[in-house]
Amino acid sequence: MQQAQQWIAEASRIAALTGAGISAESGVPTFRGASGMWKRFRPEDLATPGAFSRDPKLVWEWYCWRRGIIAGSAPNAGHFALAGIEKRAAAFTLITQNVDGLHDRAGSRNILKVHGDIWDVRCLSCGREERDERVEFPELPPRCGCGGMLRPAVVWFGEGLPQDVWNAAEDAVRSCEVMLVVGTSAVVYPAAGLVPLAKSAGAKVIEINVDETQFSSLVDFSLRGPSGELLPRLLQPAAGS
Ligand code: BJW
Ligand code: ZN
Repeated sequence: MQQAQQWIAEASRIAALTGAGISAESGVPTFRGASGMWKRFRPEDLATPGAFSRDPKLVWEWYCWRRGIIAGSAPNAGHFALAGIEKRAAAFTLITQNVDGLHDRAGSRNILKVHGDIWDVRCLSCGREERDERVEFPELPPRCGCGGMLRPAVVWFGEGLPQDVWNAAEDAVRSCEVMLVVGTSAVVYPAAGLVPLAKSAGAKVIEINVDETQFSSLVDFSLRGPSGELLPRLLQPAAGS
């Protein structure tokens, strides 16, 4: 832990990649693992453009259920620790695969949401995108003012990531000296590819996860345990700073 703390203290450019595990201690379900959502639901029924065109009501019911859980949750110590290091580091970029908005609520500002935001909706007819924080809608699927069908503005399997956000994420990873990889199974691409990219660009990579991942043996330091406990310890301000 001390070695990792020293890398962080000496780095002027830090990046972090977070996944569903960082929100697990806030009560937001993860996708994979023993209690993950993909044990109960099939991704091809809920998280693909094909699923939405076949049954938009079913997909929206799943998103409304998740919106309800997220609305009733709060950021945990892991989210707050990352918001804290952003204030102290010379340059800090937070890349998240999460759509739950808990990093924003913890106070992080420089956030790249590579899979979108569950609170944003996009019209399939006019393309308008807006924030909509309702948990219940008078009808499902909800409609835009133009009459078109609204969809969650998130990235489903088979869809490209927002190009400008993705470019900024790759830039941050290529130029960082330390990268934190927190609470992600690192199986979904292209986001997972940011971990080997950081390594090949020369960054020290620190993984924080309750379990091993395919990158555990590649990274420079693996912290095994809940991020809500480990991140505050890893990122605690050095004495006198
Ligand atoms: C804790 C903890 C605690 C628990 N503390 N840790 C290359 C190879 C193979 C396949 C592909 C490839 N490139 C692309 C693909 C296809 C596909 C893909 O990756 N498939 C793989 C699954 C095989 N990728 C795509 O389709 C992507 N698009 C794409 O590639 O487009 C190409 C294209 C270009 C141009 C035009 C068209 C297309 C898009 C991927 C979108 C993923 N979408 C989802 C849903 C988002 C919206 C929503 O939330 O509703 O994103 S799926 C889901 O997985 C969600 C997550 O962001 C993502 C990653 O999951 P994450 O965050 O890692 O969570 P978990 O649950 O998997 O893991 C939790 C971890 O936390 C575990 O490790 C636990 O141990 C740990 N943990 N508690 C610390 N307290
Ligand atoms: Zn519209």
